[in-house]
Amino acid sequence: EFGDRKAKAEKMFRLMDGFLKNDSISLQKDILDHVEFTVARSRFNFDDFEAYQALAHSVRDRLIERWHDTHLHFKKKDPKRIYFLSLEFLMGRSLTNSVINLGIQDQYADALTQLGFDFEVLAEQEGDAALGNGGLARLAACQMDSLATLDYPAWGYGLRYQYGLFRQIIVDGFQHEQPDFWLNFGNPWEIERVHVSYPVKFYGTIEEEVLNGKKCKIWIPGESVEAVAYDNPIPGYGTRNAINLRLWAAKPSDQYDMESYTTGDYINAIVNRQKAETISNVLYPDDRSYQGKELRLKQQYFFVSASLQDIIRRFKDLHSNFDEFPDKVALQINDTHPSISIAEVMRVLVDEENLDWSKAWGIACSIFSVTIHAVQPEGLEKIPVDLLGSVLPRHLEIIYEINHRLMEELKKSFGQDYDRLSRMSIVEEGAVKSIRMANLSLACCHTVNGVSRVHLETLKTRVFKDFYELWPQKFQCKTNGVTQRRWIVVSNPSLCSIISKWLGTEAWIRNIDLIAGLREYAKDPDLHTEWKNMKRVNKMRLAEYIETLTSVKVSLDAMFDVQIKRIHAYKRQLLNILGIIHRYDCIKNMDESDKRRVVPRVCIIGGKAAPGYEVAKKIIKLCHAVADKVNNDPDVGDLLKVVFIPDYNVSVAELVIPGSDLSQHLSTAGHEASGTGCMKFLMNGCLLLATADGSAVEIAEEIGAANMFLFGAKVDEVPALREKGTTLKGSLQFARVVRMVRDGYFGFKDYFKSLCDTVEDGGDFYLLGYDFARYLEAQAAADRAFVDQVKWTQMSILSTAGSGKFSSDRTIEEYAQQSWGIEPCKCPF
Ligand code: Z16
Repeated sequence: EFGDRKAKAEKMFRLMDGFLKNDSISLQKDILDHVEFTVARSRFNFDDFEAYQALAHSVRDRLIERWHDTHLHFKKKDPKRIYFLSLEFLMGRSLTNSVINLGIQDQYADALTQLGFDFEVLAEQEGDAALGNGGLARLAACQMDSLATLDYPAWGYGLRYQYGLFRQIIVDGFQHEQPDFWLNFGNPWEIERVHVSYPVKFYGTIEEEVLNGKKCKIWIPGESVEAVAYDNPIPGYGTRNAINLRLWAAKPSDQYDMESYTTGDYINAIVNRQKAETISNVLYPDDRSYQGKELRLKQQYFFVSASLQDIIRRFKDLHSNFDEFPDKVALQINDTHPSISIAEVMRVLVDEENLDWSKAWGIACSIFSVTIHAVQPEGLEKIPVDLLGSVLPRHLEIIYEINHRLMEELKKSFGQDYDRLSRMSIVEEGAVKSIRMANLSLACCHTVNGVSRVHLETLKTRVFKDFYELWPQKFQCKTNGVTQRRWIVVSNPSLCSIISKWLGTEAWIRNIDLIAGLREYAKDPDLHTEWKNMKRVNKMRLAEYIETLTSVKVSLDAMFDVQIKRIHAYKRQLLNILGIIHRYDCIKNMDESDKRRVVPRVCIIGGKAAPGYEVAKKIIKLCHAVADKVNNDPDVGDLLKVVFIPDYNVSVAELVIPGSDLSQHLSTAGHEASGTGCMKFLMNGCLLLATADGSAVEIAEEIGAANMFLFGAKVDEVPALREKGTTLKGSLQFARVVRMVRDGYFGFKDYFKSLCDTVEDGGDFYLLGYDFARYLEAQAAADRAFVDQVKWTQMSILSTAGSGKFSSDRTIEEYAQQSWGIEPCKCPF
């Protein structure tokens, strides 16, 4: 009967030519229909936000069409799929990205003009999907775009947080956090799948049973929560493929605990079970400190368990023998956050599918690979044994068993080297006995990826030295990349046209290697004119934004110097501010003729501090305090302006990056695993002022060190410099600017005292004092280069031309070939 219905539907569909049409009239009709029937406003009376909603729903229909085709095609071909597990995805806005990837931007722009609307204005109505903290989460989003574009059979899995990353508001120069109610206005980009849901169990006890003469462990869970799927189609560019990002939301379960309803306390039973929803309520806003919180562990297991049930169900649709599992499934764990999935796979295979341990372990080891983003051992997650034992008792047992076997194996290689054994153990015996999630991942995964060459080196020689000596072949470098679709095509349309015009093709949007072709024209005066116009228009947009937000008027002739990223001691925003103070101090001591030689600057800083991170919050306040003084000093005028951009997020980045001349990446060498912001600036022709850390090292190789401003201590110099620390004084200039802050030159003397203490004698772990003089030299070099606009423009063109390696397309190709063993699966048009 189903076959019959299907045939009838197909026939009817073809008769009516039922595919969605993309000509301007059809799009207009679609938009108006959505105004009337989806948004439920009159076609003749709706505002910009309602127009955005209708527009978004019309785009969504087109996404769904391709997404269905893609999944039918995947199902038919049944290729090996990659499942990308990540606790965070920072997608930002979807509208413009979607219409560009679908290839119907012009048609929509035209349709809207006909209706009296402007596409760009409506696009501004969209709020960001901010289900992540920073680099790691935006990387996941860029990689999803590449996976779709390159036609890989991929799924993303994560959590659908009710509240994304907090909104930052600034009151009197201090950061305050406000909840991000992103779902309150509806989310047209997701599809709620009420029928795709799985129970996820927590707590309870373990019982032993004898089944068919075999001793078995049975987990009797104490709580069950329902995971409901929300699907987010991810369209590829220049392909019909649209893949799925499936995010889980927690809902009360109707399966468990029915007794409480019969005891008569109906209201309380409902209220209690409603608490289940808290699991997916809120994203943890600390981007690299782990507090061993129960809710966080529950979030991790919740999304991992639901995802694996989904993956196994899909596998079982077509297969019955788990020997084939590794031919059909590759699981990628993004940092250690989803690594409980290793224990979960073992539990399912051993306890539920009745495989014997070594067979199950063999399967687990051939499906998992992990990417580590942290640099220091302290950045790696540890879960207290008591906590794990209470929330997931069976998983704790399984981890102990994995560890027992690991230790046996290690003894074969290392004998009685107990120090080494205890370092490599998954179980850490300390004041708080805990599980090292990284060690669990290392024991199981066939591949351990670092995110830049220097980072991999750090993993091999320091963080995981013992593991590297045992399994060198597991360690691989997958230098990060970002998607040129979002970071050039969407956010910098004028640059996009220039590139396509000069290369004579748009093919670089799918094949980034072609962008190197720009090198040939790096000295062409016509290209220079177009390039400078592009930059000026983008600076104008940014200047308007700055004025609306902060009331600071900035000159377009000034160098726009930008540092935007999460605020961290190691990222050294403080070095930037102290440099600004130095510049200010110099200007104050100049006569009029000296001043004429100063290159005017607009120093822009933006970023969020984790709510409990005191030092980071003080840096934000200092930035405002300095801005207050400098921006209102008549001696300075346009020579120096300081701006803090509040609530930095993906869509703010899309505006700021194209409008900047210089960007700063100041991490103390050895502390930034990769950095991906720098790649976005590079693509947009902004010059980089950077330490030789993370991906900046590889950027210098690609564009030539002469085309950027590198400075500061090198990775292998840092440890020795730290040793000497106490005897090593920073420069006189450094002492002077810190003293200005200490003495209350910018007010808030007492408040800034502890911040100053972090960089002065005895402290200064991040070597600001040591690097300061070299930092100022690099800044002076940037000034000199800016004066020579021909030279600057040439360096800018060469930056864009040399950015090809830093496309996430390249990264994803490497993962596909070296870690996952998957092939493209292209949906026919
Ligand atoms: C994160 O965003 C990163 C590392 C980490 O341990 C935790 C979080 Cl939330 C960042 C790295 O700091 C950055 O260098 C890197 O580019 C990014 O992850 C993506 O790999």
